[in-house]
Amino acid sequence: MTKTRFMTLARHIIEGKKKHPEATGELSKLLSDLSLAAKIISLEVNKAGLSNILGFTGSSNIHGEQVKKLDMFAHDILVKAMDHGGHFCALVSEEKENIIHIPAKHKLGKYILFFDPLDGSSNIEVNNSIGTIFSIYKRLTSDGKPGIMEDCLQQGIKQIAAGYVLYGSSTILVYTTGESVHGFTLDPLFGEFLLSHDNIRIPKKAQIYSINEGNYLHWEDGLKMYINYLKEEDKETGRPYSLRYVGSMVADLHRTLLYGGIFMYPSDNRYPDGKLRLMYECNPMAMIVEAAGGKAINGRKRIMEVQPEKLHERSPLYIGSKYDVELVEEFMKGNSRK
Ligand code: AHM
Ligand code: MG
Repeated sequence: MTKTRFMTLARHIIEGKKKHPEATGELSKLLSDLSLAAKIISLEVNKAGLSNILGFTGSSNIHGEQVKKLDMFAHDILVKAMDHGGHFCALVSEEKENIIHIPAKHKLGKYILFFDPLDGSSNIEVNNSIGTIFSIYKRLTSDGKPGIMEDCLQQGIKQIAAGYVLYGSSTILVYTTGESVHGFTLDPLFGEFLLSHDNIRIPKKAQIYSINEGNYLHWEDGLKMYINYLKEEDKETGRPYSLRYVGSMVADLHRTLLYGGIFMYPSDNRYPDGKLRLMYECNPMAMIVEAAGGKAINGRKRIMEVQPEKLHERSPLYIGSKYDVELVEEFMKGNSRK
């Protein structure tokens, strides 16, 4: 039995604090609150396939109560778990257009939380993996008042922590505070997240690309040339690459983090800003991948240096192994390899 099996998420966070005695421990507490929400969402996601058998059909359940869509359920759980700990002055969710303010009866804190409660939710019906993504910033305005737009619209480089929870064949929580990336697998019997992936490093290069290639016709020429290049035969550079695309970003990114390669959601001539959201999809994933030694750009610049202008702003995303992201960047600049 390996030593790491006994490292729970809570203990890992406490050990991390020992290395940084200047830390207040607040981040540790809020990550613990987040992991509780993740456990509840994980249970509900696992029950999703039973909803018809148990009579949870349409919009009401056997008790005649309104059944919430799973993504709204995940949103509510996250708000409930995070709004009363005294850590946050504002929450922002994919499910709500405006900033979610902390109820007046609760203490205000110095952090801002962005989250996508259940990304890839169109995959629920077919039992594919889905995930929760989160990103944490420190407020810019002074303490004691509700967080405002200025606190929320910060560049990704200002994130102090980010992570995701993947509800797959097992549930795994991956997080970083910027120095290193760690993964914890949920033991369903004990209800504990146990360290399973210590200090994850993304391979420098790999032969996997991940993109919705059905949109090929709408891409810019540099990207078309890059994808064509990946499909050519060349032993020295490991081509052709394999294509893997789940269509659920957390699943595609988790594979990319562990196996390497590149995940892309580009802009095209119909959607100039792509599809993914900067603040709770691109930035947190960029922080994780960079902390693991990879790279994340919007096609022209580093994702985490983009100055956001809106809470739900979209951004193209090219993310993964350093070599592979730098190569697509070259092609997009018009420098193809022949
Ligand atoms: P969602 O937030 O509505 O779930 O959309 C985001 C998802 C990502 O998980 C995934 O990478 C992308 O949409 C897939 O989009 P497409 O079906 O256009 O390939
Ligand atoms: Mg999403």
